[in-house]
Amino acid sequence: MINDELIQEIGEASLPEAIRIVSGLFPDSTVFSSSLGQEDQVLTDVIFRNDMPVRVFTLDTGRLFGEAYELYDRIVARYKKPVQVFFPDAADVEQFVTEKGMNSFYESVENRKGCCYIRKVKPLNRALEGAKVWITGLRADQSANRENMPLIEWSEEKQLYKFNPLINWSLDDVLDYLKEFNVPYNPLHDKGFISIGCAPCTRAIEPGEDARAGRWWWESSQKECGLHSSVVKVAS
Ligand code: ADX
Ligand code: SF4
Repeated sequence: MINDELIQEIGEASLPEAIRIVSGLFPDSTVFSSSLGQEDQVLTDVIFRNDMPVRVFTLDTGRLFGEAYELYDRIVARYKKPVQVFFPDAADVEQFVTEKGMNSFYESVENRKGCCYIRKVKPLNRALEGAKVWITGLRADQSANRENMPLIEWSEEKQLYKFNPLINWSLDDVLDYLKEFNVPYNPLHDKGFISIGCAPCTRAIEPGEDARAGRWWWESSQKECGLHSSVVKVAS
């Protein structure tokens, strides 16, 4: 059980200590979902270099950038540890694209959410089976939706603790870490891509644009895919 006192202790700890404390409480059931984005590369580095008892996985939607697939291989070569890959259900994708077309997400929010559900949300639920702690790379200043996300929260729906160890990190903190520890990252980050998701749904942003402006840019709001929208209450 993670109580307020422990949450305070975790909040005051360094990043490796914080992950060590939490994964030590649930050594066989702590998982980390990596999108292979820059925040997640910080966490991958901490987890793998310190041999933390954390299962690392990524959701391969089938529509990622080539650079993301190349990075995946670089990560495995560098750390020599497994990053478990979860694919969408083949029958789901076959039916969806046969009925709606390859790029139907541009046509309606409903189609876009349907695609995200099949390619991300359902595989995430499968990846989280048996987990008691789900570590993410969410940061509060990424978007208004994330501003009030806590360090640790209990998900009634998923019946696990969601742990966001970078919640109070700035983008500069992330970049400094990657540089200091020479961590591999997606080269698209150096080309104006701050937040990277699927290739057809992500574009580079201009200076001064919102960090998530390049995600589903043709939609006016709702810059979330559903992975993080159905949470929860603060753990107590
Ligand atoms: S998203 O909801 O818009 O797609 P974002 O790309 O900001 O999320 O990433 C936030 C966190 O969600 C990541 O730090 C990671 O924990 C998780 N995440 C997002 N996409 C993936 C993915 N393809 N595979 C695994 N985890 C992911
Ligand atoms: Fe589909 Fe785009 Fe969502 Fe990826 S981000 S799952 S391609 S709608």
